Amino acid sequence: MLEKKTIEYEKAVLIGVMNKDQNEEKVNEYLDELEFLTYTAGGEVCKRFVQRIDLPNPKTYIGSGKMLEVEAYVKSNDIGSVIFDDELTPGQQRNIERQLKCKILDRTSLILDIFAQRAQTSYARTQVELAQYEYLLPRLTGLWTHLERQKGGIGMRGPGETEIETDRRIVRDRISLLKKKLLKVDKQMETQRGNRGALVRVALVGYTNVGKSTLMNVISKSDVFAENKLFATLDTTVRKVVIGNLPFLLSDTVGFIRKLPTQLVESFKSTLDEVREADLLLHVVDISHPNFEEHIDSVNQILAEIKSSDKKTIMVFNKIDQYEHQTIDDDDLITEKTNKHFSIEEWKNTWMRRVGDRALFISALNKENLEEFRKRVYDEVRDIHITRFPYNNFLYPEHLDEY
Ligand SMILES: Nc1nc2c(ncn2[C@@H]2O[C@H](COP(=O)(O)OP(=O)(O)OP(=O)(O)O)[C@@H](O)[C@H]2O)c(=O)[nH]1
Ligand SMILES: [Mg+2]
Repeated sequence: MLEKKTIEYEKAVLIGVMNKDQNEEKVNEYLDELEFLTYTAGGEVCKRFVQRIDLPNPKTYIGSGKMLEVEAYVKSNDIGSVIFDDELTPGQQRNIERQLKCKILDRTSLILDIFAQRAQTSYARTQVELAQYEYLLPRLTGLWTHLERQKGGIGMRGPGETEIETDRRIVRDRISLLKKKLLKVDKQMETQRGNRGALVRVALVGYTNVGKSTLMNVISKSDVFAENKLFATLDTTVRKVVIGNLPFLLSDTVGFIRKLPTQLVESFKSTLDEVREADLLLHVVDISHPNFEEHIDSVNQILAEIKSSDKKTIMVFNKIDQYEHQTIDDDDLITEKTNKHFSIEEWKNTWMRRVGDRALFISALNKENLEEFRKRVYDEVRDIHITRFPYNNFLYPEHLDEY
């Protein structure tokens, strides 16, 4: 008989700080995201601790009084991991671990752990492993050493079934080996991309969980894994799509996130090459997310890091089916009107106006407004095609409806 597997969630506690850049509302939004990340990694959040502090304590990140509170809670509730919403220094991580005697993770190691779980192909696994070891190397002394017996779970997973190595010398060797391996694959991928011929290349980019893969599936009738968890996609999928009779290549790739670990951006170089070499970007945004504007900034920041800011871009505001705004009475003088009260029509008159006809509002799930989406993509791809191949553009009429 088949054994029924139930998922066991590891108990976790989250820690965030309020400072001059982060008010209470912001911290809670960030912790919501951290909770979603924790859940994606297989953790269940039992409690959040927030401290108001201007500068992080150099020894323990939060103050000693708060630490005692956390310690008491961890002890009496059988907590497996304490997760900080920021990157801890190796020293802080060590001190906190010594006091709390459980696994201490930060935002970076949590994201790395999710990537390790999600990596499917050997190529993705190599990239993740390299990023993990780069993160670990400066932290190896004393890391979780007295926790040997409890090893495993969040933060301890290497790609595949293996556990991460913690011997410094072995780790160094492993890093140089992985780098060599990646260099070889990078070359192969480059050749592959070169062989794809003269098709215009379009890349879906955006924050994680905004619906890139769903949109890819809808327009290319392919079957890319989409799920309501973070980082469902790690490998890049490329499909040939034909709109009208105009063929182009569409790629779906790893989602971005606020403070994406630099180690990941570096080791995912080849995966991100697909974006770097694209002729047109479709920047997908989840407009139903309260933080979507900040998500756009994070994505733009990463695009700048990979030198892809100046590309032709269409902003695709997705999930309009799920967009809710709070209406307020016009004569309600107490409530100040904020972005939360904008309707989609009002949004169109904000900074989005500057994006002009390069902004689209769709629902990939309900297939709303996909015709307009197709038309807009057709126009852009056709323009690029004509500039590149001025001799055979008679094939493609100026408007999609002319077929
Ligand atoms: N309500 C609604 N949900 C959507 C829409 N498009 C996608 N989703 C859901 O959003 C979740 C994430 O979708 P994905 O397509 O996996 O998102 P992604 O951007 O590829 O995510 P990563 O690969 O993790 O970066 C899934 O649960 C989808 O069903 C939409 O238009 N409306
Ligand atoms: Mg995806």
